[in-house]
Amino acid sequence: MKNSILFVAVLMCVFFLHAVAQARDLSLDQIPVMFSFLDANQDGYLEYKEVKRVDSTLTEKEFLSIDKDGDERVTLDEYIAHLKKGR
Ligand SMILES: [Ca+2]
Ligand SMILES: [Ca+2]
Repeated sequence: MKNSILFVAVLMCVFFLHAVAQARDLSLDQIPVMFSFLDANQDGYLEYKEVKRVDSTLTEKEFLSIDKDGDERVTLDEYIAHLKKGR
């Protein structure tokens, strides 16, 4: 029971951070924290299904536009580049 409450709390936190990131208000030192939250299996890469879990509106096309080198996973550098883009 405790675990599921914690999971919901973490998920809400992730959702909030992601919304802030989308609003392009996230400061640079918060991005790695956000990235780490999104990286469910902690392998240092974001896969489409990991981001989709938090942001259900994300399409595969949008995800692949973040993935600059086309390896179908997003590194921290690619993620930062994406967040900085529309500033
Ligand atoms: Ca991952
Ligand atoms: Ca990539």
